[in-house]
Amino acid sequence: MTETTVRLAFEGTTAILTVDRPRALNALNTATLEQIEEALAALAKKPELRALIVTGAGEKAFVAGADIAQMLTLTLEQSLAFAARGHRVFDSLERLHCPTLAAVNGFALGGGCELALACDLIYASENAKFGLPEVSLGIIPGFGGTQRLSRLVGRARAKELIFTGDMLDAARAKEIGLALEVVPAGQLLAHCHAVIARIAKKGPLAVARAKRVIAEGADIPLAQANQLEREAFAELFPSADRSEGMKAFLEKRPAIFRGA
Ligand code: CO8
Repeated sequence: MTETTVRLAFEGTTAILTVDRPRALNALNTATLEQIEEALAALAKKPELRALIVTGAGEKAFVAGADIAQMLTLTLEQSLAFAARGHRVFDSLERLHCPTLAAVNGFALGGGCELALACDLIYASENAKFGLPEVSLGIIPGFGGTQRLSRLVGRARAKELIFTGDMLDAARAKEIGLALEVVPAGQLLAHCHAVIARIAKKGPLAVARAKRVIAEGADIPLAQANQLEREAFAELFPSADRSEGMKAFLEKRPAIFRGA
């Protein structure tokens, strides 16, 4: 029977996905990737979902990478299939309709760092460690790290991290723009929930549309990206939430958004 290594829990309209494979520091094997994929497919069918937190079980690791023991004997074809699966799962995480937060509670190495990079916002505990150490194993990042890290922190910094395989502590990860904030370990989830509470007061359709436009505009020419922004901006105007948000401002009261 397949071991359960991914837990999905809900707190109101927030989902919490925990990678829970402590004997391998939550490393991602095929079964774990499959379970993340299933969880994301279920979440994608919940339009009422306002946020997802991704984290690792225990105090030591977020996710210490792809499973090195499993990768040891992969052939060229199998390694391509494994990388393709990782890409598919992380792409679907990136495309989830609501904001996603990585609560990095320890080692986020290789595929673990790439998992965090597929989230919208990365928050780190003081003991978190980030890195793409794949070159130490004679490979390169294979779950999107070469591309997403470069886009987030710039190509030169990404090259330095990928060529050296260096590990960064949380403070340094914040300094280079990889982690947004560093908080004491015991407060990491509470910090994520507090950010989500701030977002939840806003219009959910607008937040989701902003997320989509930022993602879709990232890799196309500016003029085209701005066109996407104009269209998305206008599409929100017929919504009840847009009318409520503007009326509430003029009436000097908090808006009551219904996601419609
Ligand atoms: N895979 C499998 N097992 C792991 C992994 C991993 N990534 N990381 C840790 N473990 C296991 C260890 O083997 C050990 O098992 P055991 O107790 O049976 O010996 C257990 O977890 C505890 O680990 P350590 O004893 O090593 O703990 P330490 O505190 O001494 O060290 C470290 C912690 C620094 C995190 C260390 O475990 C480490 O360096 N881990 C590997 C990190 C790494 O290199 N990650 C990148 C992997 S490659 C990758 O992610 C590629 C992604 C794209 C793949 C595309 C495929 C085609």
